[in-house]
This record gives sequence, structure tokens and C-alpha cells, in this order.
Amino acid sequence: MASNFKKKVHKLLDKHEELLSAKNKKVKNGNGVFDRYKNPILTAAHTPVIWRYDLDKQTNPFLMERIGMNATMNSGAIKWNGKYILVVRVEGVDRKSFFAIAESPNGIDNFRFWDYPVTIPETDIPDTNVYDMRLTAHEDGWIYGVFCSERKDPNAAPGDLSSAVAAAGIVRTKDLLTWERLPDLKTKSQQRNVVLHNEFVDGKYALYTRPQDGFIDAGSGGGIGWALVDDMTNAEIKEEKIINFRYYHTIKEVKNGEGPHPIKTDKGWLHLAHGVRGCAAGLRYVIYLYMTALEDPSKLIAEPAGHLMGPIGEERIGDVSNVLFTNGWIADEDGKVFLYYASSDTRMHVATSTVDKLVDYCLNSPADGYRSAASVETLKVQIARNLEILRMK
Ligand code: M1P
Repeated sequence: MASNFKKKVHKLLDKHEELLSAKNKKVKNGNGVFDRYKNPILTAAHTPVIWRYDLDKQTNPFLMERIGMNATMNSGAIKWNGKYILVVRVEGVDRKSFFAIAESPNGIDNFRFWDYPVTIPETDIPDTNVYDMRLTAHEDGWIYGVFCSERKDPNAAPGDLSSAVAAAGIVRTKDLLTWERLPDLKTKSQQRNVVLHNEFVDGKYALYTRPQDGFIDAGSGGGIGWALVDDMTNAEIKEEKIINFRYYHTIKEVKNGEGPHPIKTDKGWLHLAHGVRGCAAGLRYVIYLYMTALEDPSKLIAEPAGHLMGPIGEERIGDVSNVLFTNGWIADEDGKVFLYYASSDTRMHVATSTVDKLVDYCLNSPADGYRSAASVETLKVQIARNLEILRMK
């Protein structure tokens, strides 16, 4: 009996190791802008066996999963000591999300979780749920994590067990092991998708924001906002302006949100974001890019029409289907970009590209004309040029 239990444990660990060490492969015939990869980089099954199983035969003679994991998604990213690090939003079967660090030697496979999840200290009003951390190695020397802190709405009517309030929780660390909790961002509206810019702007900390009327509804919040704050240890938004607007009949008609902090390039700041529109199947989340001026990260200089990435194949299906969401990317010194995204609130993927390609995509892909007729005119210009080129061959 005892040896049988041990054999079962070994089988479990071997199977897990097989999954973790599987090589990932680029999917062929991409669109020239980025490449997708065959396997998701993290799923619930990648979470450590020691999290999910009690390996003591006395207390778990059937070797059952005791603490189930439901999803691994929306991860912040950073290159740290030569490793590709994700601060993953792990969701247990109890619906609570928490943060856990997974690292990979190459950014595309072999992601392994550290033994323990991250301990996020609580404030006086404990968070019910925490998720979607954006990591920023700021020039002040700290690594900040800004995340959504969700709490039950204190003004919810009796019996309303769904209304919630979203605020930006803030932590900082120097070693990714010990995290100091700072007061939540003080702001007039609810906030999600708040991201700290990595450089001081006019001597202040700069935040990308997403003002919203309700927990789900962006409502009168016009898009991705921008605010300067004096002090991250007591961050308060006094003035906020919208720098990337939502528009009728676009991929970001219902809402949008900054992904990770932008990448600095010689042609401007390269931004990654998500856009949301409604359809008969519910909300559709896609990923898009835009650029702002080098000397003023709040000034839009380019935005191609539509999405960079929309959900395809198995990405379309999951706990919250038809969703691609991103809050992490890593730009290597050689210009390679690792774009980390989650599909359908269920699993994590990577796509790769380069800074040069993404900047070229932003600066040279046509902008949205906001009408079908404008799209047709844009298309006709390209067709005419191409026919000319082909005729000259
Ligand atoms: O379920 C899709 C996404 O919904 C929310 O996105 P937004 O902040 O734009 O409203 C978030 O809860 C996000 O985590 C989730 O992936």
C-alpha cells in the first residue's frame, strides 16, 4: 500500500515535469508582425503539484487534489537576473485570485512557479480579490506592482452580493520576495488597469489610468487616462486627462485599458493595450498597439486601425470566452519583444516580435477612418499600388 502510494506520487510528479519541460514551437506562417507559439506557456495544470495535492499518505490516502487551481492568466512581466519572470494571476477553484511568480530561462517555455505564492500585505480594508498586476522597474530604484483590488460595494443593497468596487492597489519590492504594501491610489472614480510609467515625468510619477463609473462599466470614463502624482507612498490623482479615447464602432467602443508600461523606442513610446466591444456573444477583448511622443508620453502620435491580436482557435474558449488580455511584455536588449497574453481568462501564451517591427506596424499601418467608406478608400490605395508593382514585374 505504502509503496503504491509512493508510485502514484512519482507518476504525478513525472507527468507534471513532462508538461513543464515541453518545448514550445513557433507557429509557422505568421502575419509578419508577430509570431504565435503552439503551446500555452502556463495553464492551471502547470501550477505545482505541492500546491494542489497533500502528499501525505496518512491524511490523503486516495491522493486526491485538495486545493484546486482553475486558471493562470493576466500576468505582469519583467526580466530579472537574466530570467523571464511573470507575476501570474492564478485563480483557485474558490474563485480567489492571487499572485505567483513563474520563471523561464528563454521566455517561451519551461516556465516554473516558485514554491510559494506572493504574500501581498493587506490594508486596513482587506481586499476580497486581487488581480492583473503591472510591474514597473522605476528609475527611483523600486519595482512597483500596481494591481486591481476588488472589494464588496459597502453601499450594495441588502441581498446584492455582486456589486463591487475596483481600486488600484500598490506594492513595491527590491527582490520580488518581500513586497511592501502602499496605500491604494486615491482617486474620484473606480479604477482598474492602472499602470506606472517607468520614468519620472516633470519630476513626478506618471500613471496610466482607466477611470470607470462602475465595477464593470467604463461609462463616462473616456478611455485610457494619464495623471501625475507626487508620491507613490501616498498616491493621489488630482487631475486626470484621457490620452487614448474610446470611439463608436471600433474595437474599443465599450472600454479599453493600458497593458504593461510602454517600451521606450527612438521613435516614441510603444504602448500595448486591450480594447473591448460588445457583440451578440458578449464582450470581445482584443489587443492593440499605439504610440506616444518620446518627449511627451501622453501625446498620441500613431494608432493603427483595429486589433494587433484577436482570439483565435482554442484562445476563443475558456472561462470568459472571446477574450485576449495583456498586462506584461519584455523587450530584450537585442530588440526582441516577448508579448505575454492570456486567452479567455484561462491560460497564458507568448507571442514574439521585435521593437522595430512593432514600431513599423504602428507608424505605417493605416489609422481607423471610422466609416466603412473610409476603410474601402484605404484598401483601394493599397490595391492600386500593389497592382502597379505586380504589373512592373
Ligand atoms: O474578463 C475579461 C477581463 O475583464 C476585466 O477587464 P476590464 O478591466 O477591461 O474591465 C478584468 O477583470 C480582467 O481581469 C479580465 O480579464
